[in-house]
Amino acid sequence: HIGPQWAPTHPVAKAPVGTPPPTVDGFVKEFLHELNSNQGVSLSDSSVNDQYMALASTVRNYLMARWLETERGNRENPSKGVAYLSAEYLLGRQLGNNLLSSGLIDIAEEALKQCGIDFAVLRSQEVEPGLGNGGLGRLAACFIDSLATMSVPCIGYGIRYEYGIFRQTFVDGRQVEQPDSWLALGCPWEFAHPEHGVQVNFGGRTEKSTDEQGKEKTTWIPDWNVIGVPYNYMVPGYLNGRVNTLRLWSAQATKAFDLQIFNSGDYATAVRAQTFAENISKVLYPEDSTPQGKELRLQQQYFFVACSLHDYIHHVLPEGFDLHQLDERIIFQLNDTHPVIAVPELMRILVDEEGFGFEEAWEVTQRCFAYTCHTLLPEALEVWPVEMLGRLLPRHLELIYAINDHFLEQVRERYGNDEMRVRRMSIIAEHPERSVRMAYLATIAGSKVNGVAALHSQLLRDKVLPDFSEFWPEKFTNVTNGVTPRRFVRLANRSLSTLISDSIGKGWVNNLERLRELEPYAEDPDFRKAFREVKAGNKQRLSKLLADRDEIVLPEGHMLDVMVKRLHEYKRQSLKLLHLVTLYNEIIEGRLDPDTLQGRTMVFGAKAAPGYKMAKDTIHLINKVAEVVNADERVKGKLFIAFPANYNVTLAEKLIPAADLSEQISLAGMEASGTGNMKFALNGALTIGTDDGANVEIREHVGDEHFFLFGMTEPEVADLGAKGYDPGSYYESDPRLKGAIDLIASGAFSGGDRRTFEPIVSNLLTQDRFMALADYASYMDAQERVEAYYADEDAWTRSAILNVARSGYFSSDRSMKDYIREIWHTTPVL
Ligand code: GPW
Repeated sequence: HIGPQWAPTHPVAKAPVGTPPPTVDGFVKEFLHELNSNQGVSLSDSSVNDQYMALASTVRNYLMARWLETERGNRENPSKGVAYLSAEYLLGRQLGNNLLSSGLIDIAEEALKQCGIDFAVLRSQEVEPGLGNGGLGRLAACFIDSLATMSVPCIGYGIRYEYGIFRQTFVDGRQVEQPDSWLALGCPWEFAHPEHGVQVNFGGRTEKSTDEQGKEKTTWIPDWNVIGVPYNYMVPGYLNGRVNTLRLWSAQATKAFDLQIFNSGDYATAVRAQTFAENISKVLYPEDSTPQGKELRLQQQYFFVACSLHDYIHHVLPEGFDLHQLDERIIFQLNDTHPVIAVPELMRILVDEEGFGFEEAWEVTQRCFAYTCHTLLPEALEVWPVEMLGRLLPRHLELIYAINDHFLEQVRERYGNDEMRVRRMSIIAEHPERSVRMAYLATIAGSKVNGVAALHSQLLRDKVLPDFSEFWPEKFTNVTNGVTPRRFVRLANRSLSTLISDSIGKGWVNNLERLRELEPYAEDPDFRKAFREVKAGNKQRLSKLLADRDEIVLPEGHMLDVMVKRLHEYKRQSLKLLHLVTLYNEIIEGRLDPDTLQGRTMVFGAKAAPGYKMAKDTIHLINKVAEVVNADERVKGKLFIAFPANYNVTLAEKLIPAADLSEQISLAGMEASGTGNMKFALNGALTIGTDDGANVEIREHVGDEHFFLFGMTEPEVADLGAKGYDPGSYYESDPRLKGAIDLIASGAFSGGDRRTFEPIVSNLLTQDRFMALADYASYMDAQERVEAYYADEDAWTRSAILNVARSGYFSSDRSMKDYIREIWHTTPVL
């Protein structure tokens, strides 16, 4: 329960000096002023983009005094804060959120109306900053929203990619990637500070020397460098007058490159060198959960982390601050292993620049970091070849070795010369090549290590880091993920929000456990009717959007069954496809009477990493199945498949509120948490899901009767794997499954060409690493239960309402409260 200390002090903070009064007239005046003086146009000559920019500036100006005030508070009354280090922030559009946080939504809408402008059109003008891949990046965005709302001092540090996650298009059903030029029309939310550029060094060598006192000293002599330019973004709390900062770094060439031009006389080469430097923040790596070990990615990681530590120590901390006490002021939270190079960087600063002894520096460092792990997949655990790391960051490699020696010494002290254990626990892996295991470095350095759902944290201890959890049992903890109710309920589902607020008041928006008060309303027929109307309205708005955006015409009156997430084999979009193809096949073969079915529309949304062949083939197959099924008169009115391209936060905000059924069907033990699952439950969709990630806790909260559970449990998965898994046996013994797979193999979805989907078919029949075939029968069963339950409108609506009422736990405000209590030990500033 989020107690009163986390509640905002007052609904709307007193307007600090210089803030325009929040009246419609005042807003109109300010908006027109921005249009004239910032965009340089009159209202009658202004483009939609001009109007959007002016509206954004108006909101920004309103928040400005609060931002500056928050900054002043941080300096004058410093208390312990959080520096969230994340290579990804999947922010979504800013305008609506910033209006909501400032309490200006209604005023803005009315003001624009007076200017003859449609607010919705301006909102659609914003290109969302897609500076992340999926769940991990979106989680970071939810967390900084919650920290601001709970009045916890936080700086988010990350990278200002010039190109975020690619824009997905389909050509003949195949994914084609387009660059995401999100900055092309200008970004009104950022503040660049080139004058605060930070130099970041790379390459070169180290030199040992002894000073006058006979003390050993190491100097890093790098051979190239770039400048990191900070761009600040406002992170406003919800109606509490606090505005935290997100600081993203952009890489710029240093003057050294100009000098090279001058000296070499080779202009073209020198300009290429400049491009090289600026490449560092050029593009987000689009691999989700499968790092490719590319040198540029390590450069990105060190780049933003070096900028951030420098910024914190030299610009945020007061001058002369004693770094021995650093942990009293800040905790650096490592969002997965991507920023873990910050550990040797802090050691380098303390030892080489501040003159700390190694032990002394290590003590401080261990108190200043905490590490969140977001996966269990072995291929997702980052490792860097020693050769590469040493070439790019020679001093950091030395420090990693020193940390490793120091740690392995402790291991030997505890276990004697158990060399097997020492080898297992070493930060340096020897095979297949010498490399640095970043998760081990993070675990050794972190004051705490957490997983992101109860099951995941348990498996992290038992399967991924068992030696470490034996060594430091108290270091390991769980913090179950959460999502921000501001964006994903209040903004995304305005009509549900109104219905809730009309019933229980507005307090739920920053105290989500209060949704419990809705429970009795599940028994109220009028409320159920109103709830159904909300869903129907959301579906209608979605229909309109998909018609405009994708030329997809949704059938009316269908159950909306939604699976939106990155395309990955472990998430098992292919299992969903097997369900659809089975239904289709059974109908056309005459074994299933379509009249016994209710209409169901299946919506997919998924991007595949550009180099992930199986994922891209699966996208192709989904599109081809959709083409055939949607055109077949025999299933008309019963089955429809929609796969809008370019699933992103903006589309999620439209899709999730319209969904009836949420598909969370990963193989048990594979999805660390999932956060989409939470967003759906909070918006009144029922879940069909495995016993995986946060599904486990969602089911515990909403109750078994309101959740469609299927599939093997994690221990069953482990047993089956140990026994030897044979997917072919499931195919042979289940005629419906065989029928579906044979239909795909026959070329029915590829114009008769049997080769097109052969890789998918043969993978399922011979590998099926994520055991889709083993869970197929159980999944089909569960879908039949869904079908029957949906026919009972009242029962379904009751369950949907109870899903909303009982999902308050999954607010990211609660997650933050857990981090604060278990890991950070920070206090809110009220
Ligand atoms: F592999 N997650 C993600 F752990 O979105 F690094 N990208 C990633 O690269 C990784 C994890 C990584 C996701 C998890 O898959 C998801 O289960 C979880 O809910 C989310 O991170 C936030 O914790």
